[in-house]
Amino acid sequence: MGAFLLPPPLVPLPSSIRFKTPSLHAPPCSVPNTFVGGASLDWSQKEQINFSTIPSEISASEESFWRDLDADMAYWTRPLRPVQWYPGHIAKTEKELKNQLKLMDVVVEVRDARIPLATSHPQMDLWLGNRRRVLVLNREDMISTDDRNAWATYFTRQGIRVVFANGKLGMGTMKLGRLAKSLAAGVNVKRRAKGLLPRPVRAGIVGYPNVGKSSLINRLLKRRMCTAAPRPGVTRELKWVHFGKDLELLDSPGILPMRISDQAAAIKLAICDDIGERSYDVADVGAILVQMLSRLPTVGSEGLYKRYKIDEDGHCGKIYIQKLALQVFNGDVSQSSFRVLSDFRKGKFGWIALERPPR
Ligand SMILES: Nc1nc2c(ncn2[C@@H]2O[C@H](COP(=O)(O)OP(=O)(O)OP(=O)(O)O)[C@@H](O)[C@H]2O)c(=O)[nH]1
Ligand SMILES: [Mg+2]
Repeated sequence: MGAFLLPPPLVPLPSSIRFKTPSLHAPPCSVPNTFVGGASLDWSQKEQINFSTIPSEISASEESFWRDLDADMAYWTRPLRPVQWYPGHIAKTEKELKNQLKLMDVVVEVRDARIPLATSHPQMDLWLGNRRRVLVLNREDMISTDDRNAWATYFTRQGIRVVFANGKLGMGTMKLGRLAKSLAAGVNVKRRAKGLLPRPVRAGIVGYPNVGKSSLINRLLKRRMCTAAPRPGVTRELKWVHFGKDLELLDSPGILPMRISDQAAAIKLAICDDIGERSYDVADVGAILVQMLSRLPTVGSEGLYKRYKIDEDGHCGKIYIQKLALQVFNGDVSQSSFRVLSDFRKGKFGWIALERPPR
């Protein structure tokens, strides 16, 4: 816990007392905390869904759990100030990228494995058309094996080539390099037929901010050719780099749609640090994260209690953030909210995806 001062450990209450179902008379919560996602599971039912024992095939109860959670997320985010982030460098990149895409033999679309749907650009299909592409789910170390299996099954079923990668340590990058080259091999077959000399294959690396694009390139090259850092908006310009004699890679700044229509997805971007922090209210985002964590069977109220020694009763994230602020941060809700966010990002609640594929 570092400098995080906690009160003396409390004697844990029996779970029947701590896991209260939401009360109609719960204290006012400015981030709505009621469940709208259909028939919500009660805690005893949730404890029966142990995701770690679920095979890659998505069970009906698991699927309905995630569908309900998505509906709740949409409800919780509705009253909040919309999260939008479209700084000048993204607008410029979008224009340049559309032109550069015409030069690419293959496009590598990188998404955050914790939120593969929220980091999917709504216009990407339109821009790429029939261009050969590879989907990379990066940050594979930040999700569970079950999350990974579920997403692998989902994309493979759709005939989408998916590579799970770790841009920090390099896992998956060699496979990615090989795949990109093999997909674009036809380019040089055509050139030879025309009597032209072969040329390096051109692969564009595109995706949302902070998903690990530059790190993947550095890992592939085994050199720090592109600046990478743990915040969104680090790469500001398009940059071509060579990988040996036969592959050229384009690193690009992370792009987001001008207007994010799905605000639940926007909050997930904020939780995962994939959007500029000026675009959102950290206290609101922290409160929603608490509400999400309290519902996830692998965390739940118990997981929150274990970390902060604060009961999560009433399912109001805002109140939880306030309690944590009073206990540790002199009442500063931004700091307590940031603590929960950074604990989640560091895997202190376990490595978990915030999305599961629809059936
Ligand atoms: N744990 C983990 N961290 C990663 C992984 N890939 C990248 N990172 C870290 O995530 C941070 C962001 O990586 P970048 O490569 O700068 O991300 P980017 O997509 O280029 O970001 P922008 O240039 O801002 O769009 C860095 O601190 C990386 O070390 C991964 O697979 N797992
Ligand atoms: Mg970058």
